[in-house]
Amino acid sequence: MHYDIFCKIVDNFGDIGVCWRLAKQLANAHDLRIRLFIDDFSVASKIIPSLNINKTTQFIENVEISPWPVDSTQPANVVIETFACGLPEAYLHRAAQQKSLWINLDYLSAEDWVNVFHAKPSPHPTLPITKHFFFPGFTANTGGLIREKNLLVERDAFLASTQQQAAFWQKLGVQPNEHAIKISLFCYAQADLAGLFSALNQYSQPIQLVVPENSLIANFIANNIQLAKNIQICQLPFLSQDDYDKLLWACDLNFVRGEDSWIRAIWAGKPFIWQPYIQTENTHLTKLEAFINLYYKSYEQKEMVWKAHKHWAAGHGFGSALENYLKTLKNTAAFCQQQSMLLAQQTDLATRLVAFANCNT
Ligand code: TRH
Repeated sequence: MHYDIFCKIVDNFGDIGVCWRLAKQLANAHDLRIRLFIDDFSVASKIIPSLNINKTTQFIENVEISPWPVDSTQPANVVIETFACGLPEAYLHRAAQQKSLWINLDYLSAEDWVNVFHAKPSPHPTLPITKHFFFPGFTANTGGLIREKNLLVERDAFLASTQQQAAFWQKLGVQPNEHAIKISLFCYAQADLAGLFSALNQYSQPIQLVVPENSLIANFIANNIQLAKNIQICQLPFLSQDDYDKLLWACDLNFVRGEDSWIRAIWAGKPFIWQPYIQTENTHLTKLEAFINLYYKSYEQKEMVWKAHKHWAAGHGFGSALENYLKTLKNTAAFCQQQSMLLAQQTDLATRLVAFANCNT
């Protein structure tokens, strides 16, 4: 089977982050022939460092990577449009002629409606081709969560090895302080950084705040360095996806955002605070609440976790919410660890996608 994946980089790194992860899994764990079409090589090279932005077609990790196709490209048997990015008109016509299976991989959400809409067909108004909506999700009735086969085994081996961890911190140029709480920070512009710093300054233990490249946070730190009394700030370059995973595993609390870092934080099994991508009419808050209700359903501190997330997403009032959150960090750590194991018992997204494609071709 041949699969084509279309990636349009709208902003930031989530679109290419998800597409690259999926492409590698389909090619290497499912032995499929994968072409990944990317519209912006220059942004993509942040996530795929070996991508040569001066070349067109190239093979990396068994994935054929190309710019978006021009007229003569022959569509694959399975065509994956991601995040409703659309397909080139001529390509879609040919896909219809040769009866390719057309799937739109959508955004992750924990909202109930995902269970109903997942895998539903939507016939094209004029062409003889049907688009199938494939929704990632947290339940058996959805497309599942993207996860590499050995991810949790690798995570646990890393966490069991002081050597691996020491080598990792050394590679990052960070001197780990064994008495400190380690926190990674990846967030959007509306984040209440002043509230964050104020709560961390009052914490009973020293803090190591690890910040992968982010000009916004760097500016805030440069202008507010006097706020960081109890906090040692470690600013890093943008990490590879593998090293970013290790950072999430190695920290005691992770601030994540958008789509892909959120899922990685879930697999890290460590406490995390997720900041959803801002949407009109506050739909991101509905999405946030649905996630908290589902993921923390059986956690007695659910309300406190919700408040921390709500204030972080809203961009104000985060300081006191974080102070409360930190009081039960140990319990939250145990809960998140357990949740990662539970969710990993479910079939991963790539496997569900391949099963869906096989049933429909
Ligand atoms: O970058 P994001 O905000 O991406 C997106 C986009 O905004 C997109 O348009 C929107 O639709 C989507 O969110 C919801 O956040 P995300 O999804 O977490 O993607 C970040 C990617 O970058 C993820 O694959 C992890 C990776 N990453 C690294 O590889 N190294 C790093 O140092 C960091 C901080 C992240």
